[in-house]
Amino acid sequence: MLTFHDHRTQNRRSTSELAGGELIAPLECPERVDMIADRIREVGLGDIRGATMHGLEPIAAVHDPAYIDFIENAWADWRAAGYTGEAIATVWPTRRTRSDFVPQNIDGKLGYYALAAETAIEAGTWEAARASVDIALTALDHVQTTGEAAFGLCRPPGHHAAFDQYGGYCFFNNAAIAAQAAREAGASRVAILDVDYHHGNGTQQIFYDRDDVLFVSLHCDPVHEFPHYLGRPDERGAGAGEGYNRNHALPPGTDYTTWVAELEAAMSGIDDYDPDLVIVSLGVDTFEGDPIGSFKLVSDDFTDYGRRLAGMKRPTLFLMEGGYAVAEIGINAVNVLAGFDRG
Ligand code: SP5
Ligand code: ZN
Repeated sequence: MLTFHDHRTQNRRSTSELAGGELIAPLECPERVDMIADRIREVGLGDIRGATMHGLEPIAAVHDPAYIDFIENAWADWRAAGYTGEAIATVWPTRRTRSDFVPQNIDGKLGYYALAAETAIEAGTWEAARASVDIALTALDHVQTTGEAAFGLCRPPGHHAAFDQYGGYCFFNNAAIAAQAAREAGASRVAILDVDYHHGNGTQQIFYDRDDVLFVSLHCDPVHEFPHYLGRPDERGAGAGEGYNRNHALPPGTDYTTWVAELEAAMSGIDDYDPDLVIVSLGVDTFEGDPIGSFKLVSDDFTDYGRRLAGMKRPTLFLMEGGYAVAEIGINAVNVLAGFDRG
């Protein structure tokens, strides 16, 4: 399988993540992609190719143009306000306050556009988030021109990013942008299968009222876990999208036997939908050693489910999402892809 990547993703070098009341070194770090790229070369998965620029239009097909402008200018606005640390939201428009206008002040803007405070914006964020989208769209181009599967080694991840909100380490929703681009290029139906440990709240929100993009997610029950406010099984879509959003919420500590039974159910739903393209939001934070996940998958389990994904026999685009056990992230992510290739 071919991998697509762009070194501009490494321009995001945030030094602060708000966790447990402290600023820690961010879990979503540049070394994550180094480890995955090293493993790809070590096992000979296939070539790693560069990304081509796809411009802002495909991003604006999914995100609010004013939000895109905000991400572009947030760092400069923050610096212009005289701040020396990284840009972190501290105040929000919440219940019973107005949320119908965007403040001009940068602190007000950050809270307006942030859905979580753990994620800081810094000098390289805009460029890296753009590169991550270009990677996803270049990998999509390959799937569409050859019919072969491809891997977009995206960073920062995307599935928490909503129409006009960032957070959960995500800025632009790479999977949603790719799904929309595939639709515009002629695919009738696209399925997004999100196997990250966390619910893909952003992807769900973007397609919630649509039946042309099916969103299916396996994740830790948000009653116990980030993103906390979305991802329960009774969220099934709205209007024309009713029935086209499927949340498989699993308890903390879920092991592979339970997880893979749920994956089989999810895949059977995708088969019934008969999509022209499957986009896999590939988070490997389901690994037993993940510092913020509680699931119990071991490295061989990733190979096993990669093989099962190949059984869907659909054009498949893998896009990297989460996974924070840096020492094993390459093994686990590449096991899925190699399992798929062998499947
Ligand atoms: C893409 C992705 O995987 N984003 C995840 C963002 C999660 N951010 C909040 C993390 C909160 C961790 N709390 C776990 C406590 C462990 N003791
Ligand atoms: Zn995750």
